Amino acid sequence: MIVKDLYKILRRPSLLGLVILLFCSSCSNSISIPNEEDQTLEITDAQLDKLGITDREHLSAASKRALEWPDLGNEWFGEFQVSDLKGDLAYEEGVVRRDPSALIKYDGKYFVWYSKSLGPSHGFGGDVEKDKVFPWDRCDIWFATSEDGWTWKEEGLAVARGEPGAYDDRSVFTVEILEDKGKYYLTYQTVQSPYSVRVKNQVGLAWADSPYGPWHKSAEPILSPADNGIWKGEEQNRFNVIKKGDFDSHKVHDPCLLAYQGKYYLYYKGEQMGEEITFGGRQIRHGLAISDDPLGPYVKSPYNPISNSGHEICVWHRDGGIASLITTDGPEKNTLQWSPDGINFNIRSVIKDAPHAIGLNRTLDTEDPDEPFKALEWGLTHQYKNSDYQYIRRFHGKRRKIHLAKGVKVASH
Ligand code: AAL
Repeated sequence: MIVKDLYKILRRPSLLGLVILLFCSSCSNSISIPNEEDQTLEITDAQLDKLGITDREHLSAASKRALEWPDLGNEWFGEFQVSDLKGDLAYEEGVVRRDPSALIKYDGKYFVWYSKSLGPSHGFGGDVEKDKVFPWDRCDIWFATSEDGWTWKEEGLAVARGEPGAYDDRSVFTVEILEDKGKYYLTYQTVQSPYSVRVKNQVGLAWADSPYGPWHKSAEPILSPADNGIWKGEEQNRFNVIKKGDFDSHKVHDPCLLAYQGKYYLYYKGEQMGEEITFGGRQIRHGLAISDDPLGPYVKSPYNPISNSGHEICVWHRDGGIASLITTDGPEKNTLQWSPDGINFNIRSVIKDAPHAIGLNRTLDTEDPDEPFKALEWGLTHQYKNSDYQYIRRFHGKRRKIHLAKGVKVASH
């Protein structure tokens, strides 16, 4: 029997309020719940039983939040394992291979593109004209193929840095692939020398008729940072600003192109001038730019930013909308999110240990009606061996519905 009861609860005024309520696991009890209006909510016995709440007259702040959670089920909850690759993509001393693209299949083989550079990085303490400042500095884009997704053969260079003076003369890196109507498009980050702390990062594009190339590079970047931030002083300090500007006023990163609703949706990560540390870590958000043609021009969505957290972009088609894995930075890190329109994303699950810089396996049927976790069944990721060297590995993801001790068997679940 459903027993109806009433209690007064302070209702969330906004999505941000909800997010804070839901995901601020480290918030202390002293944090106040946003209150705009008092709202009377009904609580059923079934809700109390499911949540294990002892006394409806004594609801802790945590219990009040739990009672406000949307009913999400566990369809989008899962876990990950990461393993070593074999062949040319196994860890190699002195070589950086990182930020793998999505996987596509051509002539019976998987293809992946990635950032490749050599040697250690020196940071910003020396001569940025000469030094390699980051592992992703002085990179070119290479590609590899594999028959089984485990043993890889490095095929060679796909897209090289530009000639001195070009917008991409210092590094081309963090690449993604789109196969569309028999053509291939690589989108990637670009930096022009010198790679100083305040240097702006842009996005380049290259296209080809075959994944083997040859690749034709766009003469100009297809996406640039917003130009409405104002640095303070001349010192190379990215935190000193007079005005921060838009979420992407410093860098546009991690571009990932999807064909969607007859258009081309370019998802990317923004970094802001004067970036701050929030209660969930670095202030990193994702944006979207849309074009009628894969070659552009791309126009930034007026809804930007479309996430309030995240890092590398990992997006796929799902249920007629777009799903997104949000990792690493911000209050909503380690969540899977979904939007019905590619713009308005909501949380579907909170996961742990999400692999970083995922290269999704685009050959998987991400629209499989029975398996929301299908897109994450396996693919590539990267891992830090140390601060100088990163290498590409393989992840496996699996939906998790039950927590069982070793040896325990249950008839059905
Ligand atoms: C990544 C990406 C971008 C950053 C750096 C290399 O994983 O977010 O590419 O610039 O780290």
